[in-house]
Amino acid sequence: MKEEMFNKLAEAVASGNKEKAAELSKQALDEGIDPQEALVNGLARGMNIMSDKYENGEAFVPHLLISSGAMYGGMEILIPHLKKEGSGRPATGVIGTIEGDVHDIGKNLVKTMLSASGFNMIDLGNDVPLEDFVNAAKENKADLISMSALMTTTMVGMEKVIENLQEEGIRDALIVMVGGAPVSEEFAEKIGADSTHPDSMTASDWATNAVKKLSPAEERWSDEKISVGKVKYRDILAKKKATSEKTKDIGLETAKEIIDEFEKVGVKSKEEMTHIDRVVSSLGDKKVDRLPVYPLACGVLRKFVPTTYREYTINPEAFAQSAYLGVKYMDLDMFVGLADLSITSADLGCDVSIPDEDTPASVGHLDDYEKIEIPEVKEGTRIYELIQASKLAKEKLNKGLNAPFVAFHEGPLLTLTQLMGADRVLMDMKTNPDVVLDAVDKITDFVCDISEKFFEEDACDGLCIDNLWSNNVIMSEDDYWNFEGKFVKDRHVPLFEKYNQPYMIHSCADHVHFDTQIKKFGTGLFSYAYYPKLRHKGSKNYADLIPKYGDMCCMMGEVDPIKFMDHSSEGVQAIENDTEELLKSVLPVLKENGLQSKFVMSSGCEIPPGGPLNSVKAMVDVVKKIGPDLQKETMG
Ligand code: B12
Repeated sequence: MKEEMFNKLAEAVASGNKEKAAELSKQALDEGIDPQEALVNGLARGMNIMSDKYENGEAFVPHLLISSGAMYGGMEILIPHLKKEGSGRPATGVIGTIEGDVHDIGKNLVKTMLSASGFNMIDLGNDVPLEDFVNAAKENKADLISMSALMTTTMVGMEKVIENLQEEGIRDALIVMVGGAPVSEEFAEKIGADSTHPDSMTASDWATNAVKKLSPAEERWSDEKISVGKVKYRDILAKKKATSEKTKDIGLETAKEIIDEFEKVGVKSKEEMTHIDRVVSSLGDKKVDRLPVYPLACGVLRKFVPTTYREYTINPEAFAQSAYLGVKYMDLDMFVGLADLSITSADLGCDVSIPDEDTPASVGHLDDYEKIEIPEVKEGTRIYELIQASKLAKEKLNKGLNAPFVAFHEGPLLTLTQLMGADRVLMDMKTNPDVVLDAVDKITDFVCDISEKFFEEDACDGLCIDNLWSNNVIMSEDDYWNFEGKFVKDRHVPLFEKYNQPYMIHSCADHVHFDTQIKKFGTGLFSYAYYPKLRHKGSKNYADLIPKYGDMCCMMGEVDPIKFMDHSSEGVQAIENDTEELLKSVLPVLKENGLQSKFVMSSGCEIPPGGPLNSVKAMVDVVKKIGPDLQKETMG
């Protein structure tokens, strides 16, 4: 009987049926089943089944979100009836995504799995100020802090939280777990975290065992222990502070050095081709003196002006000047005008927070799809400002440096998720598909109007679209096709054809749906990231992609964007080595496939706006130095 009920509960969660999960939970209580058992063997097992399926590529994020809703539906019924055990309370965890970082899909999954394991989770949300982690931990005498970071720039915040815990003497009162795609075991160890895990299920299994080994909360959180904790970490913290004061600025200082060097030497190498000829030739697979190089340095180039990120993204002059000076001093072959990913959603009614020194984020999502109103692309809209800024940048780059300007804006589904919240849209795709389809339909009109305006106003040499969600980390190829792909193919791509422009895509995700993105759209330039660790899941590199798509599409990648953040001499050396290795391996593969130049040496994703400049420069310098000889040797 009990087993049958557990199976039914698990099934209700796995199939995402919230009403059923709640109804069965009530029934389980009526039948006298222990609520703890119903939670662990029923609801949580259903969530584990889905989590396993996700890891094996049989389920996607929308399914997980719906199952998690069903699980919480059942938990609401069971939790008030849980017997108080041991210390008299369930283990308490504080969870959030670190300050400056809005990525919260993974964090939400970790929260779900920890809740399924019986944790009482205090969710601080995303972009969480560092002190909030410490305050919430203190207020709740927490057993665990779980921090997520999806960007190399925000990862450092986790170390600061741990330092704050040490300073307050409470580091040893709880367990600290850190995670998110860029977080490695070495990093976790280095910053003094207790562990990290690649997925939410192993994370919650580990945490469940780890809290069992903790001494009672009253002991860990006693004044005495806190005083001992303060003394214990005092020396360690003082030493750390002394070394960090010696590290020089990773942007402004180097920008100044690069400018000084340029002014002294002038243009260092007189190359055979101009930037624009090299890029256009590569897109068309013509003979080139060397492959073009453009580590995706966008907002980070503002450090040459210097100006804030805020100015870069809202002030056309600052944007154009950043592009111009960046391309000039770094000798880049092009510039991609990525300002921020919330421009289109801002024009549709979403609020945006624009920090001075970091990437803007959309906040205050709309509560109702019906409130989406499509504006005209005209003065007063943020996108119109970007078009004007792009126009200015294009003129400067073309005239002053013979370099091409590629404009950039968000695709329909990215615009919608920024506007309504990613979790919400991904869930509604399953529970309310018609409403989502209507919204995508409307937004496609807006996206087409924007692209048309870029072309009409001659504001770019090429236009790159961010079709972010086309990947197996988030959704199946079929769902992508239904909820964005077919709109792009039928309405957006023809517009590029009308203006005789190649369709260009940037996707920094792993496990990309390459067939849809390249073959179905007839894409001319595809900028992608490669994750060697995720090769078994579908991350692809030049050796996979050139033979398959090289004849139709110019690929652009794939030196690891994460590595660019290390601006130490070893870090710079690693970028030089990786660049050299990539260039030496790409050229023979191009040749074997009857091609001579259809590849752009790049970083696979944007160098974050707070990133360093010396690693970017290192990549460009290597391509300039060894590119021409290698090109001749290989292609003749
Ligand atoms: C979706 C996405 C977005 C969405 C986020 C929507 C949302 N609400 O979350 C949007 C469009 C908003 C976005 C914005 C940006 N993004 Co983004 N984004 C992604 C993308 C494609 C997928 C992330 C994701 O959701 N993965 C799926 C989830 C399930 O996986 P996960 O988060 O890794 O979580 C799993 C594990 O890591 C683990 N885990 C997670 N947390 C924790 C915690 C603990 C304690 C443990 C143990 C485990 C754990 O368990 C989870 C489930 O199994 C990644 C690419 C990538 N490969 O990661 C880029 C990526 C994170 N983004 C990137 C960038 C650059 C940006 C922007 C700066 C772009 C821009 N110029 O505006 C902005 C940043 C805005 C900001 N201030 O934060 C870069 C960061 C690069 C870098 N050098 O650091 C990435 C890595 C792309 C890349 N290849 O370079 N992005």
